Amino acid sequence: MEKTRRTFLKTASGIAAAGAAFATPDLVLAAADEKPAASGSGGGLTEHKLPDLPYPYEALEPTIDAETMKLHHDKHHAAYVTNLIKAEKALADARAANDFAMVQHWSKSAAFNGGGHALHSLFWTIMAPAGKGGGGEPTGALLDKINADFGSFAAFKGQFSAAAKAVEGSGWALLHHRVTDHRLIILQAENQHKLGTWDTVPIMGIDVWEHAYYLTYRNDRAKYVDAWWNIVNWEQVGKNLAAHMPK
Ligand code: MN3
Repeated sequence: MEKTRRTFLKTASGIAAAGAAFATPDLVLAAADEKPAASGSGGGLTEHKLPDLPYPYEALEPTIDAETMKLHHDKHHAAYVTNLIKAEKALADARAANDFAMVQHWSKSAAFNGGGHALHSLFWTIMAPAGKGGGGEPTGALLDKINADFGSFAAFKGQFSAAAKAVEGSGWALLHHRVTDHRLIILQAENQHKLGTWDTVPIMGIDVWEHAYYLTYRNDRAKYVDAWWNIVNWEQVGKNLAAHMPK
């Protein structure tokens, strides 16, 4: 799957891909220890795994409470992993049986749950305890890129916050690196997977599903979004950007 996506991105890059500077990115979305299973063991399917949180459940308090983190990681994210595995297995079984009556159902499930697994795997890592890796402002190459593509950090923050607050229903605000021209762009995502442009890779994002904030903030999503900046791990976001920029 990853190879297919890389191939697509390289092809979609057109002129950019023809330039010597273009380098295919190393995807940093999914848990680092996920590897395709060896052929013959489980049909060659990837053994998706729930990654550990990089900090204790209570580490992000008071911005995000420990109970929310425990439920969000142990129940919600875990369910996306379980259901992604289930969907990919069902598609493999359908291929083997040449029975594609349910391909629409399982394809949609693979997109929804695969999106959920990828975005949550990213989400945990781009947060850190306030004042201990979280909060403040970006520096270095990341700040330079934000200034170049959005005008200023304040302008970027304003657009990103507005995007997060305005997501219709459940979804995300995401900062993407666009592979075709190496610009940073902000997109909303509905659910876990809709409204993408497909030539981009998210390097930062905020989950604005109610399960991400309701225990502390109730229905006040805007208050959650405004508080969330205190726990953004800019060092990791900078690393994610660096991983995708031309070497
Ligand atoms: Mn979530």
